[in-house]
Amino acid sequence: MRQMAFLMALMIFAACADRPKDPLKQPVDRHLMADSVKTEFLHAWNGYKTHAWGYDALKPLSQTAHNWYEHSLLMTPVDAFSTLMLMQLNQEASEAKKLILKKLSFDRNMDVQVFEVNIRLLGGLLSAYELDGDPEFLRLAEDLARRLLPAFRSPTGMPCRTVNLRTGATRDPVSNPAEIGTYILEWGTLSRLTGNERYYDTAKKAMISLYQRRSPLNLLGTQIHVETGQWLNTESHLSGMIDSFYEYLVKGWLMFGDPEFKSMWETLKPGIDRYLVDQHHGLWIGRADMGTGRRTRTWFGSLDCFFPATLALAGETKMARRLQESAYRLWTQYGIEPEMMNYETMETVNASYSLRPENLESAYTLYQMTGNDRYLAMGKVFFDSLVRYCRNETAYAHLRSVHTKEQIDSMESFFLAETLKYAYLLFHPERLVNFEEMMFNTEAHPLRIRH
Ligand code: DMJ
Repeated sequence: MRQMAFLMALMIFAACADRPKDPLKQPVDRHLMADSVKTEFLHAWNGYKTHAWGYDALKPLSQTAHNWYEHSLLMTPVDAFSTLMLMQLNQEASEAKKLILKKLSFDRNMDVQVFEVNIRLLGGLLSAYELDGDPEFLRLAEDLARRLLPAFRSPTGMPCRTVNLRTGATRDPVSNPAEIGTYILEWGTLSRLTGNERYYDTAKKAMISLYQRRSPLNLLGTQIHVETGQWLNTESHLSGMIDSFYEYLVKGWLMFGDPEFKSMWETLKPGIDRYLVDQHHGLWIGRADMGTGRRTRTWFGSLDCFFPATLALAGETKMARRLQESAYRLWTQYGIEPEMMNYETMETVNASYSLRPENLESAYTLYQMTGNDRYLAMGKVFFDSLVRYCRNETAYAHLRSVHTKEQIDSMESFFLAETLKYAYLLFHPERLVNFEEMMFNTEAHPLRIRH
């Protein structure tokens, strides 16, 4: 009898030992993890330095460099600068600063994408000024903003997508909510720093103009003509092309204490709750037509994963936590997150992964706001798979497919600006950024809060 009991206990113990441990219940060594993130950041940065110094970006498989436009705008060093500062990589930060102040010029006869240049360069330069204090960063930032301003000269006040940095000529009037309404953090900061309210007012006017074109269901579409204000694609969602408009409503309200942003968020949020939120073994954000509210697709992807962070900042922690569980499922379904997945079938719609930060951003924000170790553990799962699948001998690379894990020849600058910054801040044992004092722009550049 005793022998039987002993044998049974042994069998139960063996079965438990065989079962894979839940990674979300494992303790995380924060010192060790923060050190590893810093080491990996340096690996990617050194790849850029060795093979692409002075160019916009590194191509990590061919070990070559590339520029977005005819001349380099130093996308990678400007985007990486605030991370270098937060990681206290002083030597690297000083080399990057030297390069930026010596080489960066916006006096170019070149058409640029207003949104990308704003979030990466204007955001990067303003943050560099706040962290480093050199007035040259502010001078460059204001010079850039002045050159972007002509984009907003449309009858609606909503900006065109493209502007020529030297001539101010604009093109691409068919835009989207993200590219229309993601300026208030940068331009508001610039107004506070220079005393010129024009920047704040221009960015705010564009947001209000878009908001006024919401549907009676309080939804926004994917594409709108900025000259006529006509919607050209009426599919509503929170993914790419719409995402950061909502993010900047919440952050604009918190950063500048402007009640109009709060009221716009509070009007639009019920539209999300009623028509976009979906329940399918958990909470997801799907897609619907802005006019009828009819469900168009059951898609959720890596860009949607910014929303738990936005919800948490807006004080909707319960919904944020539920949505973050789905974001974690998106990441773990195939070992690393796909660009887009159908949450009804759990099959990929777009299987690529481009080193995106949003899932880590939300885990970090939720950890800061709740102190729950579950988000630390999620961050470890995310970071471990990044190293496992995206690292190579030169730096880090995007994946063609989360199924095959085949790498492709690209490393977006937001990997250094955002993905590794959020990972580092999540694991670092000290609270390096205080949410009461700083707000991240959508490219993870910390900007000081001024009411
Ligand atoms: C970044 O450039 C920004 O976070 C933007 O808001 C969305 N896309 C990328 C990262 O995925």
